[in-house]
Amino acid sequence: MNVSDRAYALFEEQQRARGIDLNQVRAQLQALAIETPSWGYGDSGTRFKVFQKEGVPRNPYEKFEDAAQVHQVTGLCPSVAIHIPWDKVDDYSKLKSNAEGLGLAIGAVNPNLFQEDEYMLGSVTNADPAIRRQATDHLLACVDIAKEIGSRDLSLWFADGTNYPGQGDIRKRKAWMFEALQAMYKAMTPSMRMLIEYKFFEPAFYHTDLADWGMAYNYACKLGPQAQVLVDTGHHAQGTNVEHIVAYLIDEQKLGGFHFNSRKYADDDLIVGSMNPYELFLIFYQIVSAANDDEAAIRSTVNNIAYMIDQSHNIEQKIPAMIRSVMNVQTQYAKALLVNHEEVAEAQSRQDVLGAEHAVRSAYECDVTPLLHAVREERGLPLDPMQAYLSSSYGKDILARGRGGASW
Ligand code: AFD
Ligand code: MN
Ligand code: MN
Repeated sequence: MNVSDRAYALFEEQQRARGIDLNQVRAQLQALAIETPSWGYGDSGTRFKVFQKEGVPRNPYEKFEDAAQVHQVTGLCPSVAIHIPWDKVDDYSKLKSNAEGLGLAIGAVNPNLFQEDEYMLGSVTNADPAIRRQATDHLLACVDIAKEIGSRDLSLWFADGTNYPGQGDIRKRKAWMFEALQAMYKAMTPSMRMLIEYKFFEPAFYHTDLADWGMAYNYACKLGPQAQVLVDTGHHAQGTNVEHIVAYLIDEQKLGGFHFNSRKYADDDLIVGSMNPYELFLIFYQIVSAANDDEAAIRSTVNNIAYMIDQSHNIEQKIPAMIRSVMNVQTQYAKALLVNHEEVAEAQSRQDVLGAEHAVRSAYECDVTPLLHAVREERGLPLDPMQAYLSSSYGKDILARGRGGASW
C-alpha cells in the first residue's frame, strides 16, 4: 500500500466509525459541477480602475480556452456562463461548437443591463418607456441566444436602484420590473429557467429594485415554476444567516442557483471559502440534508441547483484564482457530505444542543484530503490541481496574447 492508499484506508475507517458510507459520498462528489464565469477570465478592476494584465483573453473564444484549463485540472467545471454583450459573437453556434471542442458547454446566459449610458437611471425600471423597451428587448434577445446554444438557465441581475429619496417611484419601478420579467418569462421555452438574483446595495445605494431574497422570491412566485431565486453569497448584509435563506428557499422549491464568492466588506469578488469556509460548509450542510428529504420535489430542487462562481479577480492570477475557488467549494461540499444526519436528528430529538452542534461541526473538522485525492485519482485527475496547472506551460504561453484583453 502506498502512502495515499494508507491515508485513504485510515480515513475510511474513521468515517465508518462516524457512521458514514464513503461509496455514496464519492459518487456525490463525482457528480459535483461548478460553472465558471467568462467574465472571471477577462480584465477587471475596482470602480477606481480596470487593471490590464498580460495574457488576458482577447475574445470569448480565448476565455473558453482558459476555462478549459480549470476544468482539465479539477474535473469540476464543465460549463461556462456568458454575459451579453460582453461575450457577443456573430455566430453563437460556432462559440458553442468551439466550447464543445474544448470539452465545455455554454452555461447560463447573463443579460447585461448596466453597461449602456441609457441605463444610468435604470434599465427595466427606467421612467422612460423607450429605455424600458430597449432593456426588455435585450432580455428577449438573450432568450433567443439561450435557445440557439441550448442553455437552460438565464441569470438575471439588475443594477437598477436609486441614490436619493424621491429620485424614483419605488412602487412604479416594482411594476415595471415585473412587466419586463414577465415578458421574458413568456418567451422562454418550457425547459428554460429564470434565475433571479438580488443585491441590497451597489451601484445604487438608497434603494435597490431587487434588494433581497424576499423580493426575488416574490417575483419568482408570481412568474411561475420556471422562475427561481439565485443566491449570490456576497450579496447580503454582514452577519446575515445565508444558510437559513438557502434552507428556506429549498423548502419552497425556489432555490435555482448560486453565485459563489466571498464578501468581506462591500466587494463580492473575493475567493469563495477564503474568509469564511464554515459558512460555505453550512450552506452545503443545508443542501445535503435536503438532498435526503422524503419529498421528491425537494430532492429535485436540490438536484437542479446551478452552482456557479461569480468572481472577477483583480489582484490574483486569474486561472489559479478560479482553480482555488472551485477547490474550496469541492472541499466544503466534501465535508458537508460527512455530516451524520441521524446523529444530528437524534441529538435534536433529545434537545441536546451541544450534541447536535457537535454532530455538524465534527464533519467540518475532518481532513478530507485523502477523500479528494481518491476522487481525483478515480477520474485520472491530478491529485493537486493547482500544482498541475502551475507546472504546465499554459500560464507562460498565454503571455503572448499581450496586454489589453477583454474587460468588463
Ligand atoms: C455583478 C453583480 C452580480 C452579477 C454579476 C454578473 O454584483 O453579482 O451576478 O455582476 O452580472 O458582479
Ligand atoms: Mn452574482
Ligand atoms: Mn456581485
